[in-house]
Amino acid sequence: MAKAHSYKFCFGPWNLSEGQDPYGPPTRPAQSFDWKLEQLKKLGFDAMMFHDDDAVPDIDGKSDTQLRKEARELKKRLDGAGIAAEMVAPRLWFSPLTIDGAYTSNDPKCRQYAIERSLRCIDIARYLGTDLIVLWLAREGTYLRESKNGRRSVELLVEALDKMLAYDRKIRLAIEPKPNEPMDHAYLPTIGHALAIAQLTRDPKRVGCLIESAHAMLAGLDPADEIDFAMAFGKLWSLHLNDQNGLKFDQDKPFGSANLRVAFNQVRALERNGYGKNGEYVCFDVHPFRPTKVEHWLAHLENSRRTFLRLVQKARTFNEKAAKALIADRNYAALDQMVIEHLMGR
Ligand code: XLS
Ligand code: MG
Repeated sequence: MAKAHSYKFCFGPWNLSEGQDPYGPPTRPAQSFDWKLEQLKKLGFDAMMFHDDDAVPDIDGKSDTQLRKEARELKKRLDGAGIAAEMVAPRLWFSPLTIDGAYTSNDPKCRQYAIERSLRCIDIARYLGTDLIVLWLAREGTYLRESKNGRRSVELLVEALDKMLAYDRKIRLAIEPKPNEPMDHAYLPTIGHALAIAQLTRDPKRVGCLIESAHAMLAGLDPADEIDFAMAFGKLWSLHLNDQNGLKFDQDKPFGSANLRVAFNQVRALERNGYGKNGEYVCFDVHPFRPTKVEHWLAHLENSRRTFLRLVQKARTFNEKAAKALIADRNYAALDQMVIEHLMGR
């Protein structure tokens, strides 16, 4: 195990969501951004992650001057609260111009919009003092296989990444893969895809990834393996821990809620690779359960961090020597039971 170190924590304003789902309206009253920032501070988290329009609402209707003004004001408020901006992500899935995809839309005007919006997102990141851009490529994929040319789509994705890399020589792009939802099939479903496409760009060193536990599970993968894989390349620049019960809609459950052992193995992978040592944050991309009452609105975040920290202790106190002996003896039944007993505690 790597030498013990402490972790820094982060979440986004969307993680204090109001409970709407495709079948029903919000179950909690709308809250302002300031309230959300206040809660983050109250919980003792270190950073906030942003979509471009979390930072500058109605971004498409605003001039560059206005964008600069609002982003700088936000930076002052964050500084005043002692909160860092971890990353900024272009929300490329809301606009009427991204109905048929953003960078891979069949319409050149729409592709142009997606790129311009991404460059403005980079401006915001710069004003907020972060070099990290997260790309969750929500609509880059197909509902219908014959509607797009997959080879051409890869080329369009590389073109878009190249434009962002050229626009600012300091920013780093972290691709957040997800295999499906909203699309039937996404073009970059796994960390392997994200790191492979990085190699086709003008500056592969500045293209890395973000792993979200639930997204890996939706791809039928073990997020712990995705973590080891990304970190073998030195490319895990951010992390969205949460949980997911099987192949359903994206559930964003509290970390460890569905499968404690899978959560334990993610923490073990983070520990053995020294995640966080270069300033990376542990972010919880979790949502309150829809029935959550207003007075319990923060519990999923507090609980996720608590579970994470308990699992760090579990990882650090796991009897590695005994495990090694069982592995050498190929006694996996005993190893299995040892993990279970360790997680259950005395
Ligand atoms: C959605 C994504 C989103 C990203 C940021 O599934 O997880 O929340 O993390 O755009
Ligand atoms: Mg996420």
